[in-house]
Amino acid sequence: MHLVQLGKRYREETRSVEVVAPSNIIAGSIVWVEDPEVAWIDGEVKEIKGEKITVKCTSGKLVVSKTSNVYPKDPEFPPSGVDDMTKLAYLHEPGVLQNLRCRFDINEIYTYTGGILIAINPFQRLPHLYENRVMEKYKGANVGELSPHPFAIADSAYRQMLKEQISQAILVSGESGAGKTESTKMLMQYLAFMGGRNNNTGERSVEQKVLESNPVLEAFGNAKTVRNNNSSRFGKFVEIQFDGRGRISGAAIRTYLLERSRVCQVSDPERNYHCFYMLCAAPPEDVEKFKVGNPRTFHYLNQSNCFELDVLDDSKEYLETKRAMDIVGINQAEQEAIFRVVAAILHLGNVEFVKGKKTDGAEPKDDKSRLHLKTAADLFMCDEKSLEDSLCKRVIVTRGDRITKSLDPATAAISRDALAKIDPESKFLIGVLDIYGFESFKTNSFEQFCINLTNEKLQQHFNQMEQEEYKKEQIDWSYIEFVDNQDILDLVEKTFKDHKRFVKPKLSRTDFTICHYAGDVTYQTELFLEKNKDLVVPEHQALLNASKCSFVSSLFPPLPEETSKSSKFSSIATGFKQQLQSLLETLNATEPHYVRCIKPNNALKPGIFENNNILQQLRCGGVMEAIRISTAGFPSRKMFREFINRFSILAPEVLNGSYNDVAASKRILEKSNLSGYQVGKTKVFLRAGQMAELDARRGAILGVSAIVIQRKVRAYL
Ligand code: AOV
Ligand code: MG
Repeated sequence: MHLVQLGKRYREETRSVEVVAPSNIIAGSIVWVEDPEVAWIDGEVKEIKGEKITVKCTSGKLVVSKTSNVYPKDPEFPPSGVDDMTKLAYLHEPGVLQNLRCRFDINEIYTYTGGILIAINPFQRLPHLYENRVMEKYKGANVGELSPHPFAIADSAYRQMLKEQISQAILVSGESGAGKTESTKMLMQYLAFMGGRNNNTGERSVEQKVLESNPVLEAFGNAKTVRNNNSSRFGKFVEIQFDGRGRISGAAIRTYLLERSRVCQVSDPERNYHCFYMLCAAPPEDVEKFKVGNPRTFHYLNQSNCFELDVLDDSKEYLETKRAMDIVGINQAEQEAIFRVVAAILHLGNVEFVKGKKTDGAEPKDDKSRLHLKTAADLFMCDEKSLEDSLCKRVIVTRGDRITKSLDPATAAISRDALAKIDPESKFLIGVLDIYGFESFKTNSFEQFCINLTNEKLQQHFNQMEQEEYKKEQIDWSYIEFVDNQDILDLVEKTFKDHKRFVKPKLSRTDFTICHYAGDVTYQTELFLEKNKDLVVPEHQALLNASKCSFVSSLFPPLPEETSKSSKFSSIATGFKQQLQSLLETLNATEPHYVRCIKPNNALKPGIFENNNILQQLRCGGVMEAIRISTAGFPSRKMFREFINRFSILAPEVLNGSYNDVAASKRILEKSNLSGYQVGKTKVFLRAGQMAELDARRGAILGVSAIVIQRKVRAYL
């Protein structure tokens, strides 16, 4: 009975979310009121005068607020919160925040919002959450039966794939440092666990390779930034392929747009890619072999004062990375070649140039520079003179050009080689997408532009998928207001000027602002054109193609005839756009699942829950939007059969054979006196709280019958 009441209150509440303060607030009501510091503070209503409410806050403060900014606080809010936001009695921003907070305080970092998993970064290891026996538990359990968890999302994707015979995708989003990569690893761990086969052949299994691809990719594609000590500077889509029986048959990793500029430019207190520091911290024999040493001696590393990280032991990571490379299938010779390229980049960075004495060109500044050049040539296994020529003979020589190019193929090759062969038996796949989150810094350049465009696209995909589901089921969704961001995509992809989302700051000629769904971002365009060039200098390509090391040479295949004469220009943006397009095509062919990661504080420390910061992410990451869609729409959906199995007890006559599935479902709903639900073609769509209401009724009947049975049993004894 209690639950039924909650359900009713809740239903009324959802209609007024974010629009008007509910009319049931009176003097003495316990409410939430806006507060500049903690976002929302609770207190008691003292007085209501027209549009103004006076609230005595629990902090002791008296606040006068507009009625529309005051929300009722649930007096019966369970102390440990609810595991699904849609179970909240009052679904509004302060309620959502309170729920996340009290769960976070007891290390319950996962919470559902309908089908979406919200994950708050604990910034501390919680190993008990991810043990094998936990995976065992989630195997086959229904979502909602156990605590919210990435394993539950992975499990449901896996089951859905087998049952509906379609590919699935799990999209992990959130801002930098929110925990996307860590969540992705857990999803992969679970999928490997479910789809793994026992092999006693001693050969590495596909799932082992898939899991070990992570440390390899992170060594070459992650770096310490101000926002995250282990920030992914590339996006990845991991495809795990399964055969018809749900066993892993292959895997592939697609990577997106590595931040190349970092190789040559690092700002304090960030770091370059981990691999450079690892190599410098390698065992002595390797340090000697690769001619590296103290990272402080390399220009590409000493532009920043950050060399070591508390959380990462570079020498241990070096060995770990090599071990992972072994497992992934990168052989010793290839590993050596890769690290030779890494070392060569460091030495190249130390070559300084001066204007040549004899010619117009440049030449190495001094003997030290010459020595670094020679070392680089040795490591590349290419001719020293040719290397010098290729660097000095062109009129414009920037350090950046060629060097930025060289790491990229190396990482590309690693991810390419990390791909296990695609097995012809593969039927479906589960893809896990881990990209860079929405970024807005003091200065935002081309990288942020691409990153934010990606997020914009994915947000639109999310909106579209929700609408699709309603359309497919022929549900009336016209009253649900989606924030459609197609216009931003049009703005970026087609038009630019005279667009309402495009703002030109008055004081700057080179800046422009885009009003993204997640907030306004002002971009500085100075380096846009430069960064957008995907310049391959043919001389460099030819030089490295001639390397005596077959691995290095294979990284730089000969250029086709027509491009070898002049620098080949292609735009990074165009390539990236195509990649994104193809990603979206893949996603469109899959059933989506969502994990939204939240970063609770910018100190990257455990136990700190910053209200305003978190709210901002909930809004930007589309979580508030998702909650709104869920409640405006139908957060609970059940296939007819499942629905009838669960609730026929509420209308037992539906089992007498004269009802088909639709009629039976309708009958159950009618008898329950619910309103606002919809019956689709294959599923029942329930408004928020209605499932709880039905469950409560069912529970009541079952409870009664249990008592009746107990009495009967007792009577017998
Ligand atoms: P990101 O992928 O979302 O950022 P990460 O997954 O790298 O963020 O998480 C950042 C750091 O938070 C990790 O290195 C861990 O220290 C910690 N962390 C995250 N999730 C957990 C967890 N479930 N348990 C324990 N610690 C965690 V970026 O790649 O920067 O957008 O581009
Ligand atoms: Mg990451």
